[in-house]
Amino acid sequence: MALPNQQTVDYPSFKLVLVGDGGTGKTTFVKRHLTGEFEKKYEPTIGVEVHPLDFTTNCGKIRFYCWDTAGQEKFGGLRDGYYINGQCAIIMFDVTARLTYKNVPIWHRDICRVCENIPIVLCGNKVDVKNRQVKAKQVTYHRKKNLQYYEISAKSNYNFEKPFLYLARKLAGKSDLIFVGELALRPPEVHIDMAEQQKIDAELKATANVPLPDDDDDFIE
Ligand SMILES: Nc1nc2c(ncn2[C@@H]2O[C@H](COP(=O)(O)OP(=O)(O)O)[C@@H](O)[C@H]2O)c(=O)[nH]1
Ligand SMILES: [Mg+2]
Repeated sequence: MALPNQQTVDYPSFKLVLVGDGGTGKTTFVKRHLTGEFEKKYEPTIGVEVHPLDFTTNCGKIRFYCWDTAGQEKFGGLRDGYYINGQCAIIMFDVTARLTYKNVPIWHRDICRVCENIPIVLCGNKVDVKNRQVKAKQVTYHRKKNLQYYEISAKSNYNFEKPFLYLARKLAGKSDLIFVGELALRPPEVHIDMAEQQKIDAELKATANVPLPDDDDDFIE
């Protein structure tokens, strides 16, 4: 959903709600997409900035109206108006700050309260940082709730497209949809150690089949 003062398009477009604790990198992430950044609109009454993020796929163009807060999440939850008519969502946490992962169930609950059964991606951001606090193996929430998980680094553009591709496939109902052409992104500000990240990805794959501990609650004190 676009804002009232925002241009609409004649190809499929979807409202994407971006949530997660303050400081996890949501704004940094959404600003990587250059045309979205150029065409964003601010709505002061809700305190939201909406970035129209376009992607070209083998089935035509798709647009995500990506809703980003003006920082209200630092003072608790977001208003229902932020979630209403949300068609897909990204929950972001920061792999260098454990509390931001512990709060993921709260964000998930808030989305599900307003948006019924929408595709949701969990993103662990800042994987470029050497001394991470949340190890890939410790990330299990998505498996319990049937969400997709990606490790990302907004500052390096690492895996930038992955969450959008997953959501596009779900929304289009086409599991073989792919993105085509070049995407204009802000140049990377940091670089990640690809060899190290490949090890982590392999580890993640391996843990995907390990049974989940049944003792752990959604809400960790
Ligand atoms: N190292 C690193 N820092 C990041 C990354 N993404 C965001 N940050 C930093 O994290 C801080 C909070 O980012 P911001 O986008 O404002 O978070 P928001 O409150 O969730 O919108 C800023 O200082 C960013 O520069 C990342 O991928 N890697
Ligand atoms: Mg922000």
